[in-house]
Amino acid sequence: METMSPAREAGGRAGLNLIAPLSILNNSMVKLFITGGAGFIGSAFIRLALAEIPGCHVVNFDALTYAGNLDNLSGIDQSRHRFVRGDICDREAVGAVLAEGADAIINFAAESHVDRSIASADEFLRTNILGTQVLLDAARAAGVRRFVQVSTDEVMGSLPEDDNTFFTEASPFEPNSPYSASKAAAEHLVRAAHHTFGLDTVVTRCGNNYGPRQFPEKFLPLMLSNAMRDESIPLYGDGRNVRDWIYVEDHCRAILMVLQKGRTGEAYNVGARNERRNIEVAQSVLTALGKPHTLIRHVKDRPGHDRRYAIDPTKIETELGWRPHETWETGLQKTIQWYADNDEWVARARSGDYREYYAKQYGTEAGAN
Ligand code: NAD
Ligand code: TDX
Repeated sequence: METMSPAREAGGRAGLNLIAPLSILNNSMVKLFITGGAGFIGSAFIRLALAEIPGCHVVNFDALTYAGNLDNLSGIDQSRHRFVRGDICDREAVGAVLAEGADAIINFAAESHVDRSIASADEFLRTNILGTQVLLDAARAAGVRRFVQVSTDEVMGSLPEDDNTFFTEASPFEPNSPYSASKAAAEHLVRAAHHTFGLDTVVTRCGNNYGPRQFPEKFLPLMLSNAMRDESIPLYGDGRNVRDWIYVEDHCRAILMVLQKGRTGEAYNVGARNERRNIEVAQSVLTALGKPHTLIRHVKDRPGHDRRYAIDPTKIETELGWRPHETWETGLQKTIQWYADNDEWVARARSGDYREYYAKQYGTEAGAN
């Protein structure tokens, strides 16, 4: 006799659909509730979903923190996109919008910058942990078919330098920063909602994204926007830390596939097999821009700085047939072109609070060398 997993039993008891009729998520009438859709990756995902699923409708629920920007959604088909300004920690607001119906929730909303989490963790715990729980509860109450949690490779900590180990889905959780600890906690809550209540959940764990519309606090757009203005590039420590880079649209394509075809309760690592040392990334950006490598300025290291991230994406490749479309060279070229063409966007992002953040973080004004 087949034994039932607790989730299956719980799902059965609650009358939930554990084997979700996922074909509905490929359907032209699908309605997606997307949180954090005014940010870097969420806005790229909305563009992709609207393009790939004709007739798909999106509710974009975003608090518009410093990282959220409605300009990131310019040019999309607004008749299939509804923006709602709201906080994912606000049960009432989330519940009211979900009561109008949604087939799936894709949770991008988060405080996402490691350095800010080191300066102060409060907002990370609130949004990333409590906010995720609010969404899970609301998903159950509203009968949402599938919950996608956009997580990160950082929950698995740091790998030894120069060795042949990779993060797999079986790697233990060893988060090292308040940011990654909050994302790990969120994943545990997603797992608990699946196991205890039979909610249909899937998780993606991706590495360092790059591409258009990334807020210039992150390493790659910070380098681009500084170097384009002949300002120095702050490189933490010895600059030999390794990150595994992926073009944002390739990450979004993976999320879409996991939404439509991922196995319930599973996590999928997403990576483009593109490990690079920070110093090499800085040098290739400067070379591509025709700027001198002397713009690199070694600064004090990030406390607890993870040494190496490297993702084994075999599971998503073999189970779902996902492959990145961009190489590092084509992705970087597209990114550089976008920042060159959108200087007004960059200038706006670098104004206001950013100047204060930059001065605190780097001990110098943005714009000063
Ligand atoms: P981002 O900082 O650019 O955008 C985050 C968005 O969430 C913003 O639009 C912000 O306004 C919104 N938000 C923040 N707090 C909110 C709240 N309480 N309620 C509603 N909205 C809120 O982040 P990103 O780089 O686009 O990352 C998106 C997701 O992907 C995050 O969950 C992040 O942990 C994950 N992730 C990012 C990367 C990366 O390299 N950037 C890699 C792997 C995973
Ligand atoms: O000024 C800098 N100088 C520098 O050397 C900054 C901002 C970063 N760095 C280094 C630190 C990292 O080794 O560059 C590397 C990349 O830094 P970030 O862009 O801050 O990214 P990281 O800390 O690796 O985390 C990112 O990837 C995983 C995202 O910000 C997370 O949201 C995601 O989950």
